[in-house]
Amino acid sequence: MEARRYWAAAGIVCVGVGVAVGELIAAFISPSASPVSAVGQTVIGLLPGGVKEWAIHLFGTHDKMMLLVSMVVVMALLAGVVGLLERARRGLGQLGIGLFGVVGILAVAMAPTTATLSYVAPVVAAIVGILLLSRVSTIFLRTGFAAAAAGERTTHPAGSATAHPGHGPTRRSFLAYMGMGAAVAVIAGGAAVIVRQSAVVVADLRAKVKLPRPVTPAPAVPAAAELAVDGITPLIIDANNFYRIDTALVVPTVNSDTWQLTVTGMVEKEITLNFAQLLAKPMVETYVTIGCVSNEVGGNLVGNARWLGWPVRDLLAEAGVKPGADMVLSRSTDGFTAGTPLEAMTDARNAIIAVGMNGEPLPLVHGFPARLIVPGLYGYVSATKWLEDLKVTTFAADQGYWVPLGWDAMGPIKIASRIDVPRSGATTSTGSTTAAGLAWAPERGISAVQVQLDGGAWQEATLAAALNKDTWVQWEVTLSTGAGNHELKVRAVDGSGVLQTSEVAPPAPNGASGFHTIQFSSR
Ligand SMILES: Nc1nc2c(c(=O)[nH]1)N[C@H]1C(S)=C(S)[C@@H](COP(=O)(O)O)O[C@H]1N2
Ligand SMILES: [Mo]
Repeated sequence: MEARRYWAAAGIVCVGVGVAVGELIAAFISPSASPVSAVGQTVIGLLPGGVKEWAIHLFGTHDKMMLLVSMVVVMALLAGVVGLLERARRGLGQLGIGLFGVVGILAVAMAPTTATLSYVAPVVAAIVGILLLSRVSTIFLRTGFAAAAAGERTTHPAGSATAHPGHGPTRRSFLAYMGMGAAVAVIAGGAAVIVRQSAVVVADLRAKVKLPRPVTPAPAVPAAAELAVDGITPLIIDANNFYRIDTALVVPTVNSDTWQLTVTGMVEKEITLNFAQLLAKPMVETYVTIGCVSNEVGGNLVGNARWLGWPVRDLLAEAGVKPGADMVLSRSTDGFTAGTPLEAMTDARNAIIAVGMNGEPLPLVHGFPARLIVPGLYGYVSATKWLEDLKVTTFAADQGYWVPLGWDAMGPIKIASRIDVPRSGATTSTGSTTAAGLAWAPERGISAVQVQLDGGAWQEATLAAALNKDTWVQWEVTLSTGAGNHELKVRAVDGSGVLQTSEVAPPAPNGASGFHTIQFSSR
């Protein structure tokens, strides 16, 4: 009998370590990614209405807690069974853990918002559990320990050192192994709770933020700014679909109650500002298209949103910039830095310390509680998220994060245009085809977009109304398309009459260039 107990305990510890490690990974990936709660949510979802109500009635407001506790109990029972299966036949318990993993993966897949990374947690959890159980099996079988512990006949050679394993060194090493496993499970599980808790706390703080009314509101989007073309990118990208680029493995969770922004360096007077003080400043609201230097021609690492924030120039005016400075080095709570030309922060454009995105506080992944938005410059030299310090300095003295890695120190956004419709490889009907897309040259605006079909003459596209010079503009054009394969190119002219360059360049060191070109066919 005793042997069974050891195997069951081993199953619980192995599964426990796997689950705890999975939860820890999930906590780092996203506050909402947890294989255990995904399984819980799925169970709730699958319960018939009556049972759901009964459970909520029974458990009252503690239903979530009760669900978790019940899940832990059920998991422990199943894990015990996994140990016994492994005893019955080596590999069977490991297969059981594999099935656990599959359930976790399915539950994650059924969750309302699933990032691809979320699958890592259940997969790693299962692998860890399987490897551990396999290791434990090996120990049991090699030493015959578990069997001997129960006083059964052992298979190990007579006269070996484990003659009385029930009380000898094997028992101790088994207990040590299990104890270590349990400790790992508790530490990883505890860390997962702490990591998630800090994200939950910050998410709560974010939910309670009351954004100030802007002194200069952005006008509503005029109907003329949006073209009615199927498949064209929306003019305003909502936060959930907005591209995300940063060096953070773990999304920084910055507590807005204790957050401070400092202005340091070549200033008359250093400034420290907390979140409440920042929110009390006269704010502007403005549409700005931001883009990543890594965006390929035709790529998606660009987005347009309505941002709310306080002009950096007003903050710098309060601090008093000393002569000789030509750069502002912004630093994030996670150590990322961007070096922005002082001029871009002080000239007429709306370089802002943003606190709002499309009418909501910044999402955690987009820099809550505050970030920089500077029209006309790639994100890596300007758009610091989780902003905590602005150091007024010089290009001679300081460099932003990406510059020593070979990227251009200045980083103005190149004129760009993109074909959204037709999709590359699509088939359209012969006769006429609508082509449409976007063009942008933030800070300078777009004055014209032209397309070229099958190497013919450049044709003017119709531009939608622009929101302002800082945003992308939608365009459309009607092409007459004969049967067969076609190639379509697009190019734009910025607000000062400069034509987009045809010269093909990769993203490094200062942004991709060349005309976006697609193939499609008409039938
Ligand atoms: N703290 C921090 N801020 C950052 C970055 C970063 O790695 N860390 N990346 C920058 C880059 S390269 C870009 S393109 C933009 C992207 O902003 P988004 O993720 O809100 O779209 O953020 C910028 N701000
Ligand atoms: Mo970027």
